[in-house]
Amino acid sequence: KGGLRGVESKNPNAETINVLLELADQYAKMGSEPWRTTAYRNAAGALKQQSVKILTFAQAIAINNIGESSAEKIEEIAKTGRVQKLQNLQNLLNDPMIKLRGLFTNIYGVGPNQADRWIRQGYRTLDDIQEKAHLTANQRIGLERYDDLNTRIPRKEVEALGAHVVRAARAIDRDVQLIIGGSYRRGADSSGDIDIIITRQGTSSTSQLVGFLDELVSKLTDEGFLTVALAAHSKNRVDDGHGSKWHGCCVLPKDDYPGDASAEVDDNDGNVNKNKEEWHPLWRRIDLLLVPESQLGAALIYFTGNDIFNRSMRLLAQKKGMRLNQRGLYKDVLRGKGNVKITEGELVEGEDERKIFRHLGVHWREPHERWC
Ligand code: DCP
Ligand code: MG
Ligand code: MN
Repeated sequence: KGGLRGVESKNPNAETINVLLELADQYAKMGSEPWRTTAYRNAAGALKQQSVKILTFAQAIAINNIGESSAEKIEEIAKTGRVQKLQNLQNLLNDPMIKLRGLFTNIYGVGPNQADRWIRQGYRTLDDIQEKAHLTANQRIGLERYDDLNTRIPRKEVEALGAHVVRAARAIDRDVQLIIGGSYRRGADSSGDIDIIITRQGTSSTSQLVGFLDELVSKLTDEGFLTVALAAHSKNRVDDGHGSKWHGCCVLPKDDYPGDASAEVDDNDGNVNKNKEEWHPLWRRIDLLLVPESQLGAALIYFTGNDIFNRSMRLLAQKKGMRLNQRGLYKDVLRGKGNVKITEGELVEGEDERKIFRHLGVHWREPHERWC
């Protein structure tokens, strides 16, 4: 399953969208700069909104979110049914150096530049990295848990992990509300990590919740559910300086494995229950996001994503003289040269997800319809 869910085959641009998404995936696999992947996924998302087939560069470039290279590809696909570049990339992936780059960028906390530096330094295996490279704390964990963190989390396990966190949270404060966001909320069969939004009725500031988060994290750490905290990386931050986001790893306790308890023991024939064997105590990435109730709607939009959907919602807000971020929708935002905002503007809505859509003048989209 890719990001194509929601693109009906009736869509006049379905074929083009498919090729663009393939191109994006290919770049991702090679460990290219994320913006390449994003650009093509963005273009695919923009095409999805079109009601007529886009055939030429000029038509494509006129559409928001479609850049020059995407526009070129769109014309090429319309004319030839394929993209030469994709073929070239597929050949490239047979190149051992490109494969190596992918191997390295799959270490949590390692980007393409770092991977290329290591390759230039002569490192060729994960063992080389382990023995010779200078690693950040995050990268060290990424390397130690390489296989774990590169294994997708089945939906059922996301649910079990979420349920564990909910139980622990409620034991501390009965009134907290937890929502699993991210790709899980979009309906994905499996997720790269688990994203949990935490709020509490009547709160209007994150500071009213940080004490709770500290308590929750130390409780879950003490019992062994949380295995490690990861340093926040700047580009992914929604942190407003009040410690509102927590990144780390967790592991599902055996007691929480889905399925019936009798699966623990061998049956009469001495066979271990098959269902049970699918479960391994892998380390999983987990993100906790603290949100005051007054900002819940905006936070839900942000943390549900996907990132491309978010970008298009924010762009739309901008076009209407508003601003959307993880805290709310604001109006009368003054912008100067280069669209740089001068004032924060006045809050229009933060709490209600649907109202934010309404104020933006877009039809409500269920989470499972937000793949781009
Ligand atoms: N997000 C965003 N921009 C980013 C990163 C994240 O808007 N650069 C938002 C949208 C994502 C949400 O945060 O849906 C959660 O981020 P994840 O990285 O966990 O992505 P997903 O949950 O969507 O996918 P995955 O299954 O890979 O975790
Ligand atoms: Mg996620
Ligand atoms: Mn996440």
